[in-house]
Amino acid sequence: MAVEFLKSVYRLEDLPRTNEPRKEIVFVGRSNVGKSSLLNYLTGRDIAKVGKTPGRTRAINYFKWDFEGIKAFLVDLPGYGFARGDKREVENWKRLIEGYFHEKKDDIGLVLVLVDAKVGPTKDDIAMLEWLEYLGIPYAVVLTKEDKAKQKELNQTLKKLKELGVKNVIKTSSKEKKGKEQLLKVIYSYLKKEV
Ligand SMILES: Nc1nc2c(ncn2[C@@H]2O[C@H](COP(=O)(O)OP(=O)(O)O)[C@@H](O)[C@H]2O)c(=O)[nH]1
Ligand SMILES: [Mg+2]
Repeated sequence: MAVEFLKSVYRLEDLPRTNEPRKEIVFVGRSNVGKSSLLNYLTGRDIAKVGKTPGRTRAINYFKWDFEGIKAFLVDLPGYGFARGDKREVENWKRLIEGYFHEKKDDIGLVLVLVDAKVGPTKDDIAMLEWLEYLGIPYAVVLTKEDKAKQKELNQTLKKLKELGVKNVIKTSSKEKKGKEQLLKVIYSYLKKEV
């Protein structure tokens, strides 16, 4: 599998538009949930910046990804929660994310909604899930940092997700390198789907 950084997008006008369309696999979740770490673990390359001051990851980061002969994009969205308290930042973030989903709706193969295994689904996570449901965009929930959650906490998180009607949950730990095969399998099945 080959992966290559393409660009950081700060304005909707700069979203990549090519005559060679690629399905997009999108990473969303709150800042610090482990998006960049998972992207690196998944691709086997240290290509996304990990643990940067949340405020600095305001861009949509695009990576070209060739996986099992399929040309795709990996899209690392700016995390929610970083700009709390700063009205203008929150507005900018909202405009970028909402614009992204509206413009790229038909290009999206799958959205991975990352939820911290220990913390469980937050208000923002739930709002995101409802919104994806409303837009009819396919998504799967990926639990991150499984290594940090006690069995009891993990069960609690799974129970909450079940109550929210979430069917597809994939457990991962980028630190302990767990869950990659299952996640790649799910991604592959969505990339293979006809539009
Ligand atoms: N224990 C543990 N820590 C992790 C894991 N994944 C990420 N982290 C840590 O969580 C912090 C945020 O990770 P990052 O990938 O930058 O999150 P992002 O803001 O969502 O992109 C970093 O300090 C990572 O080292 C994991 O699976 N287990
Ligand atoms: Mg990140």
